Amino acid sequence: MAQQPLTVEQFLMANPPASLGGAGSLTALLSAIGLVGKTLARDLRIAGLLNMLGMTGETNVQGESVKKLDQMANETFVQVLQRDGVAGALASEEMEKPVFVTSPGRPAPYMVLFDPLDGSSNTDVNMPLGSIFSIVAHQNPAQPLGDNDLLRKGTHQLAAGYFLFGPSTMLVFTTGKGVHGFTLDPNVGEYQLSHPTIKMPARGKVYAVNEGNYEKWPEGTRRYIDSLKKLDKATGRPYSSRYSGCLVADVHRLLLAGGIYLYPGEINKPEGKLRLLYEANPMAMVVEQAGGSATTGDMRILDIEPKKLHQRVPLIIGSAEDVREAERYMEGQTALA
Ligand code: FDP
Repeated sequence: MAQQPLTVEQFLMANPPASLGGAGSLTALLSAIGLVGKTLARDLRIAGLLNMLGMTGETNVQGESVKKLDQMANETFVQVLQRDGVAGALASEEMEKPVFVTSPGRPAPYMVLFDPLDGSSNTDVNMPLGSIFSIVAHQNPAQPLGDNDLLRKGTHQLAAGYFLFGPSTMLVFTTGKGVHGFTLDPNVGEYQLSHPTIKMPARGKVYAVNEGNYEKWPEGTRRYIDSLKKLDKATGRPYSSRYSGCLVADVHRLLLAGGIYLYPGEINKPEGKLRLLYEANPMAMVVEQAGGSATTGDMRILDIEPKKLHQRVPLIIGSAEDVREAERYMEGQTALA
């Protein structure tokens, strides 16, 4: 009989992450996050039958219209992590302020920052969606948590990962010891290890960017994208363009097959669109752990000192050589021009 693949819990038992507040507490938290993903996968599969598509009529802290599924996903994260996890603070794209969880007598050494549903424009058209999470430690567990405790540099993340809700549901995460991908077997109700130790190719042949924004970009960004379309066998050009509108889905493709994703700064919006603490940082940790890179164009994402919870950053992420080349264009140096 073929050997059964490891579940997340079996995998973590065999490869224990450094846990705070007692053996296995990070495993317990990742397990609770796994439950969030299973619940979301179930609900997303039949959202069109549950009157869960469309808008709530509200606007979130980013000034964006809230979709019913954004709200449902946020509530699922908060409910599950408040009850089961060992998280003392939860922060999300959908909540202006963090939620602090107090469980007397129980250590809550972690803080979880998440984008509950990534790729919102895909919700109503049955296209891929994701969720992204970042786990950091409460620096001083003897003190009550406050808003500023959540502002930790990406290098301080203890674990990070995402769910991809596509034809299969996948959980991909790192605890700082490589990146591992699990596929949810809905019949068994478990994530099973399907992609151990993912290694990202050093260079790819795919770029993912919303090219409708071309005229809004600074010149270096425009020249870099132009360069990818040139015919040049030696450098694998032209690259293929693949953009799904879901950061998780686009980066997942690159993680397995190589290439580059960009949500760059714009002339009139240099900070870009994506959020540092719960989008760029966790995706950067995953990608770096798989051998790739993530930058703003000027600096490594994981080295950014955050100033506010919902801070935005330009994000250029993917295969190390592709990202390095993009940086050269963005710095105004033109290796290939
Ligand atoms: P969305 O706002 O639809 O949730 O998280 C931000 C994000 O999606 C990314 O997933 C995606 O890559 C990008 O924004 C899409 O933005 P554009 O529609 O501007 O291309």
